[in-house]
Amino acid sequence: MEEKEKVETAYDSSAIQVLEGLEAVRKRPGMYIGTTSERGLHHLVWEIVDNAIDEALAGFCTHIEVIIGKDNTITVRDNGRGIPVDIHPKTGKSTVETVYTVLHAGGKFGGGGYKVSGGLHGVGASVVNALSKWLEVRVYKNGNVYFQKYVNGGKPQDTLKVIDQCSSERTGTSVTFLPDEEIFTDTTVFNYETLRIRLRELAFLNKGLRISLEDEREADKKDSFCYEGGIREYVLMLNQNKTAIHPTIIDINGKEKDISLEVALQYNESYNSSIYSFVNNITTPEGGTHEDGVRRALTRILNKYAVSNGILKNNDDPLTGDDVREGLTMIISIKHPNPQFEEIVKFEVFLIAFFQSHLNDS
Ligand code: TSJ
Repeated sequence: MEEKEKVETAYDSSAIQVLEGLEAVRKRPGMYIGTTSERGLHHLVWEIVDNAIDEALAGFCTHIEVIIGKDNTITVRDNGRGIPVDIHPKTGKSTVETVYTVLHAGGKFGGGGYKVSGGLHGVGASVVNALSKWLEVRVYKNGNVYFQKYVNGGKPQDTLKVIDQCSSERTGTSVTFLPDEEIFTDTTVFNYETLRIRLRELAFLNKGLRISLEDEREADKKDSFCYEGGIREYVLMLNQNKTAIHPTIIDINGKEKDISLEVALQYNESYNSSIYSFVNNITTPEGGTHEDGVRRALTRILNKYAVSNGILKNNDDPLTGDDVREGLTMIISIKHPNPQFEEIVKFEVFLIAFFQSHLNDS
């Protein structure tokens, strides 16, 4: 009897801890998703999609589908390996439940800096769960369909259960959630266009990955994006209504250790520049050192080329950074497993050398 009481107390306290964790998100949602406006509402989708993208980056997922339901629910499905269903050693619960109910430390809007990659631990899923009226997860794995539902800000209705069988070849994860209107007081209505633009961008940034969007609120409203050419096709699209001054898009990419760099660029006849840079698929609007690095490298290389080909004479002023930017459409995409600020600064040195050697070759 005493033994049983002890066990129950231990279970209760751990359960309370978990609830407190998600309660913290509901108390201060801004710390976790920045804002509870329409933008914050859409942020929920990106938190979930990020997890599926990580599975694609790991090489196990080729298709991600996003569906806006009639009732303004969101479903995100992938054909990856499926979130592990075994018992997580730290929590004593299934990994699925752990991903959805244990708050991972460090609100990314509180601490500043970059998001630490979701990687294996589904960062963000628990935040979405906390801010949802209900959330259902289905995992297709081992010929089974596993299911769990959470209600009222992330409270599990039951443990993870097998509810059906499926083909043993089928694997993947499917998540459906209804944002809580008590949290998202401005609006709980998803905007198709907002989702379409960002999902298309994610498809450009992750070449070969198919990303589909469907709106069940309107008949035949759907899009599907897959770009074998990646960011090269992004530049092509950005320049489609402009006159390019060279026919082929310059495309540079490479990998060193775990860091990959892709740059695609093309000049057009306009005076404007469109330069977009991304670290781990996240846009870095102020550019950051990686963008400066690429621009500096490009300036050096074009000056070197101009001098050695007699375009610039010894007495001419060298091209400035602004000269080089004129008419430039460029996408920079870096994928870095641990994108700390210092790492990026060190990375700039490598980046300039890398960019320079590739431009020298071409
Ligand atoms: F996190 C989440 F719940 F938000 C979420 C996760 C949502 C969606 C739509 C997909 C996913 C997700 C997670 N897709 N794929 C995965 N994969 C894993 O979690 C996974 C599977 C297998 C293994 C393994 O080592 O065998 C490891 C991981 C991390």
